[in-house]
Amino acid sequence: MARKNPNIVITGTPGVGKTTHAEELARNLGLKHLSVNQVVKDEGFHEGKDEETGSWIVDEDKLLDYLEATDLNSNGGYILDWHACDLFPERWIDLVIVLRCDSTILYDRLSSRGYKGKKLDENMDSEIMQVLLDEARESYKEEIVVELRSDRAEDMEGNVERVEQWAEAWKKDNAG
Ligand code: DAT
Repeated sequence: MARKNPNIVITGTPGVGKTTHAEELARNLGLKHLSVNQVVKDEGFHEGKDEETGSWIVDEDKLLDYLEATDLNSNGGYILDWHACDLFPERWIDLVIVLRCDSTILYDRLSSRGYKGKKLDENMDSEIMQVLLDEARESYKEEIVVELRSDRAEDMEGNVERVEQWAEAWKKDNAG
């Protein structure tokens, strides 16, 4: 493995704080924040929206081809931010962060984002049933999957510090 920089996945239910964490970490660590949802939208890697849930029906092959063509695997240094994680090949990924949020807080965040009805219910269920944590644990080695709380600003500060320390250690271990 010749990558000079680590690749980090930040995943979790919508509203847990992926974008906020990814932007802060990208700034502090000099990594590239890749919002997978944004790529799907901008590049049209989807077959429209699911009528009931309002989420994109993603063309995963096209998305993977696109990612494969970046320097993600050769050079690294990406923060991949998405509400799913089982798509990325294991060899690309050094750390998988699963953000978790208290359900009362998440309910408020999603409601103020305009989520309601089935879309709101499904996402609440997904967080309560820890769907993304299980998906991460099934898709990657246990030791690279970290579950972090994202209820409050203090949580985020602690999380960012922790990941910064991890990134420093990774660089030392993978130097030369
Ligand atoms: P996601 O990208 O997972 O959908 P987000 O980063 O857009 O989530 O965050 C959703 C909202 O919640 C946004 O208004 C910021 C706020 N938020 C996220 N994490 C937080 C935290 N740890 N403390 C306080 N507010 C937070």
